[in-house]
Order: sequence, then C-alpha cells, then structure tokens
Amino acid sequence: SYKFWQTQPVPSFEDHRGKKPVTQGPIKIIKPEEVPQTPDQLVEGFEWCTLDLTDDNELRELYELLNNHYVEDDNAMFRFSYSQSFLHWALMSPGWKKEWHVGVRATKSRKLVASICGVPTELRVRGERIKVTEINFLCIHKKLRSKRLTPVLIKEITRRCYLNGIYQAIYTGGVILPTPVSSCRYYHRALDWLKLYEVGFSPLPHGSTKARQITRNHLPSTTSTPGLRAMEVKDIDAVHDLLERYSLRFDMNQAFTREEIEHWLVYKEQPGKEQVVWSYVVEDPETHKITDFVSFYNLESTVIDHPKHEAVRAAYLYYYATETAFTGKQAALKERLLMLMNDALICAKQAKFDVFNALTLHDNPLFLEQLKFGAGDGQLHFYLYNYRCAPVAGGINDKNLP
Ligand code: YNC
Ligand code: MG
Repeated sequence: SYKFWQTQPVPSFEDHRGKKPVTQGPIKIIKPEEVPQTPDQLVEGFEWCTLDLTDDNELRELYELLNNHYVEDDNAMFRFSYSQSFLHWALMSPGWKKEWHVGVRATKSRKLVASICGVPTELRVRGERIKVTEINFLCIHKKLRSKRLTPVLIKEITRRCYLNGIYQAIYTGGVILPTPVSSCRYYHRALDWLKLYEVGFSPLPHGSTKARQITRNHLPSTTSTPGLRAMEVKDIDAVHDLLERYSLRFDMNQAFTREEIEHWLVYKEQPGKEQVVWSYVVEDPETHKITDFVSFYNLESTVIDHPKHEAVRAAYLYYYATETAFTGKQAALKERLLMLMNDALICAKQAKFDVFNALTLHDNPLFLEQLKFGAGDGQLHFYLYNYRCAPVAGGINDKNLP
C-alpha cells in the first residue's frame, strides 16, 4: 500500500511513531539543474494545460469540474460547491503563479477533466521559516478515477514548484496518508437547525423534538461585544500585528504579509461577485485600539438529489485573535472567546448561513462545546511535503476543506 507515497519525500508512519527525536528540516535537497524541464507524458488522449483563471471562461471550467467532481461526504449526500468568487480569492492570492494552476484536458473535446492547484505562502514551524506552496483542488473527473492519475498530477505540480525554487508544500485532506503533521476534527453549529435536519445533516437526537432543537439553537438577534464592527482597510495594520502575536503562540503558523492580510480578510464589494469572507474587529470604545478580530468564509455544499433544498450555506471559522490571549489567564481568554464566537455565530446567522463550522485547532476547544457545536465525523489531516518535523498539536488554519 501507498505505492506512490512511499516513493515521496514525506515521513513514514514509523518515523513519527519512533522513539528517536525528529531532526526538523528538508527531507531531500533538490538540485535545480536536475529538475526536468518538461512534464511527463500523459496517457493517450489527454494533455496538460495551465489554467488562466483571470479568464472568466477558464475560471468557470474549473468551477464546473469541482462542482461536479470534488469532495463529497462518505454517504454522497453533500458535495463542496466552491463559488467562482471563492476560487478567484483562494487561487489568486499575493504572489500567485499561473503555472501552479494545473489542468488536464481531453485532447479531442478540450474538456477539463482534472486539476491540481497551488499558491505560495510562508510558514513558521517551531521558529523555522519555510517558503511553501499550499496545494489544493486536486480533482479528477469521476470517469477517470482509480487510474493512477493522481501521482502524475502531484509529480507535475511538484516539478513546477521546484522550477520556481519552492521545495516544500503544505496540504490537507480527509484521507490518511504518510504522515500527518497534525490532525483536527470538524465541529458544526446549527444556525438553521430545521433545514439541516431536512437535508439529513443534523439528526434528531433520541428523545428530543424538532421544536426543542430549534429552541436550543436559537441565537440573540444582536451581538454583545462592545465595539464589534465590520473590518475595514484602515484596520489592516492593527489586525496584522494582533494576528502575528497571537499566531506565534502556536507551533505551526502562517507568516502573513500586510498584503496577504488585506487579500484574505478584507471584503471589497464588487459588482457580480459574491462575498467570500466576513471579518469583524472589536474596537475598544475608549482607547479605539483593536483588541480582537474574528473572520469566517462562505463555502456552500450542494445537497445531492434533494427535492426541497439545493444547497447548504456553511460559514467556516477562519482567522481570529484576541488580546486576552496575552493576559496569561485561561479563564479570561475562554470568557472572551465565548462572547466573540457567539457574536460570530449571530453575524453568520444574519448573513443567512445555515451552519457554522470550526476545527479543533488553536483555542477552539475552549468554546466549541459550550456554544453548542457538535462533533462531526469529518477529520482534517495536515501534511508537509519534503519537510520533517515532530507532530504539531492543533493544526494551522486553512481553506483546504475535504
Ligand atoms: C489525496 N487527497 O493514496 P498510493 S485534497 C494525496 N491527496 O497513492 P488514483 C491522494 N494523495 O496510496 P483516484 C489523495 N487521494 O498508492 C488519493 N491519493 O501511494 C493517492 N476525489 O491515485 C492514493 N480531492 O488517481 C494513491 O486515485 C493514489 O482516481 C491513487 O483520485 C484521487 O486537494 C482523487 O477528494 C482524490 O478527485 C484525485 O478521488 C479523486 O481515486 C477525487 O488512482 C474527489 O493517490 C476530490 C478530492 C482531494 C482534495 C487536496 C490536496 C491534495 C494534496 C496532494 C499532494 C500534494 C503534495 C505536494 C506537491 C507540491 C510539492 C512541492 C514543492
Ligand atoms: Mg486516476
């Protein structure tokens, strides 16, 4: 098993289970002159392409491939439905490269049948900074499955990263591969319980009633944190500084530039583009300092073959930070997060989301249960390519969402 992965520069399961301390760093040193200048040949009838996502037609092609063939739950009831606005946001972040938007087309019909994409970013892992590609949207048309195309796609994007002088990558997945650096579980908080029940997402707990479930998940109509408001361009520096300090409390985190903060967190209304990210800051009413911020993004799921509902609108908790993390008092941090996250739930409810999802990373375990999030069956594993390090508790944030 793992015929492909055992040939790759990733730690083996044994490496992580071993008693020897892990020496952190690259697994394989890549010599630029040994990187092939041309891709491997694909099987007869298929050819490589580089997607131009600034072209709305090509963006739509990727959107359609993913909408029909991307990640589903184990029971094939829901499939991720990334909007074109989302793909634009996720794949054209600061420093993005067209060469890292890789596709496979059927030679005759020109149809896009597979994809694998990456964007550049910088990680900090226990004090070491590493330039990585964040790999996402690996997808193969359902009719081309189990033909070992995946290793070919991975080798091709690896080649294109190496050619650009990037020798490490980060990626996430619901499947177990050698070897997770961190693993999280998904939690879900119902905002529209009845709809989630009707689509088969939320069960009716034994001995409860629909009415009781609706009451249990009811939220106040207004937020309660004094000074909470939508994040604006003028908040970028304050949020950047706060997130930077907050992130350094964790073993693995992203080293954001100011430009990245703007790209990932500030929503700018554009005609014909749906909103992808919602960000809020808390401005202290007296000092006018930004003391907290919280954000979530929109990722719908198609409800497969349902007579009444087409899609579930899910908000995913994204980055957040709070000054209370630096008081050294766990109780103060917990209390603040309970209020901040309850407000995030209220904001998401107002924005017509059906469910609010969060992973068991960062400080999330402090508030999940109390705010009525329930454990889902989905896991998310984090992986590093060509980089060895000891397992990290509590992942990093990510938009890769199998
Ligand atoms: C997966 N998700 O184990 P072995 S996540 C990586 N990530 O290899 P075939 C995967 N590898 O075991 P199929 C994988 N899923 O023999 C399977 N594999 O060593 C491995 N689903 O290939 C698998 N998207 O082509 C096996 O499998 C080999 O036809 C089998 O295709 C798989 O984006 C897949 O879930 C997932 O579209 C493409 O099922 C297909 O079954 C599909 O015969 C729905 O493949 C969508 C879906 C995955 C979402 C994601 C992150 C991907 C990360 C890839 C690794 C990147 C490495 C870093 C590269 C850059 C390096 C630098 C610098
Ligand atoms: Mg295949």
